[in-house]
Parts: sequence; structure tokens; C-alpha cells
Amino acid sequence: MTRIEELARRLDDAALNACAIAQMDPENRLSIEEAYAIQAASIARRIERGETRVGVKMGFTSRAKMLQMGLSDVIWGRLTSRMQLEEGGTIDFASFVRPRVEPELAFLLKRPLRGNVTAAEALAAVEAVAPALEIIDSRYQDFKFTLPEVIADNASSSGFVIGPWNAPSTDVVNLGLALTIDGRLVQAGSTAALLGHPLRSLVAAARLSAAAGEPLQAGWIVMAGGATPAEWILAGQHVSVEMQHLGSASFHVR
Ligand code: OOG
Ligand code: MG
Repeated sequence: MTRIEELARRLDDAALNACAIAQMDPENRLSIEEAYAIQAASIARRIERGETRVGVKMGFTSRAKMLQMGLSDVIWGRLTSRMQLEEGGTIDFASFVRPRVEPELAFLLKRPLRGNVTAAEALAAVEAVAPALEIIDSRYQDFKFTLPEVIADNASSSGFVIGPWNAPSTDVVNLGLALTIDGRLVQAGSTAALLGHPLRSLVAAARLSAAAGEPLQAGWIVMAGGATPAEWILAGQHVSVEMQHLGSASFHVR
């Protein structure tokens, strides 16, 4: 087993067992390339277990998220079938290390999208847009990590819930959104927080995933990133996002 494979195994085991691990690179020696190689190797383990690739998630596309986590480079992670949770369904608190939730916008693609594309080209590849919730769960103790560490950990990706799909003609530039936990408003924001325009997140996803040799495919989902800081979630809670014009998405925590 190479060192990359060994680190990927550690992260994959931590996710499988819902058991935190120590930071693997506190002195920041891992390069960004090595970090993405670890991520790819950890996802390869999931694919070997029968999961299928369903898309890409973007991270740190809003100032709110950059400030909350103290990192400012846009990153991306790989989404697999097992991460998609049923809308309105129930998740098991015990299956996470220490989960957080954040409101996101999701794109569904109707055709491949690769390389340096314009916002208009990106929009032309969109089949539908939806309000969504991302459940992030760092495999490192206390959600503390360096940039290479969080990249290796698949950008903290753990689960996502997609609300109703809307026509791609829906203007998504500046939609108000509200994140509620047990009916209490915990975060309010706008899709404009996503790089000033959520399509820019899709443009970045097209460029970064093509550069990694895994261009965006028709049928894939792209999660555009958290529009507000993330919130801790606990067993017994009901979590919901309501997005202007698009509808809502929710789940229960058991
Ligand atoms: C890293 C993942 C960032 C987003 O939407 O910005 C992310 C983290 O916050 O743990 O998912
Ligand atoms: Mg996110």
C-alpha cells in the first residue's frame, strides 16, 4: 500500500466507523496534488464497495464559509450514490463523527461540461436547479484541519438532500434562503453569496473536475457550496431549508 493509499484508508475507515482521527498533516507538508490523490483513492474504495459516482460538491464558495473555517481557496469533492439521502427522510446521528448542515443550491446536468466554460455555456448544460442541504462531517477531531487535510477528507462531504427540481430558466442569482432547525431560524442568506453568482460555482466545478481528468457528466449533480456558515445538528432535530421560488428540502435526525 502506498502512503497515499494508507492515508485514504484511514479517512475511509474513519467515515465508515464514524470515529474521528487525528489530523494527518498538522505541519502542512502534503501538497494540494497529494491531497486530491488521497481523496481520489478514498472514493475509489467506496466505488469498490458498490457506490456509484453521482457528481461533485464545491467548497468555500462563499465568504461565510471561508470565514467560518479560516480557509479561502475554492475546493471540490466527489459525490457518490450513498451520500444522497432521501428528501424528508431520516438520518442516523450515530453514523456521523460530528455532523453539521448548511444550505446549498444544487444543479442537475443534462450534458457534459468540461474545461473553461462561460456562465452561459454552464447554464446551457443545466437540466434543473434545486434547494438542497449538505451534511458535512469532518473525519478530523473537532472539525480542525489544514487545506490539504480537508481536501483529502473529500471536503468534509458526508451527505446531501435535494429538494424539488425546478426549471433551469429559474433565475438563481439572488434567492433568499432560510435554514431552520426545529422551526427556529438559525441562518438566513442568499444564493448571491456563492461567488457572487451560483453559476460561477458550476463554472469552477467544470474547470477543476476536467483538470482532474473527471469532467462533469450528464446526469451528475453539482452542489454549489454553503451559502451561510454551517450549523451543528443533533439527534432528535428536524432540519429544513426554504429557498425563494425554489421550494424546500428537509430531513430528520434520529
Ligand atoms: C469543508 C467543506 C466546505 C462548503 O460548502 O463550503 C463546504 C468544511 O467546511 O468542513 O462544504
Ligand atoms: Mg458544503
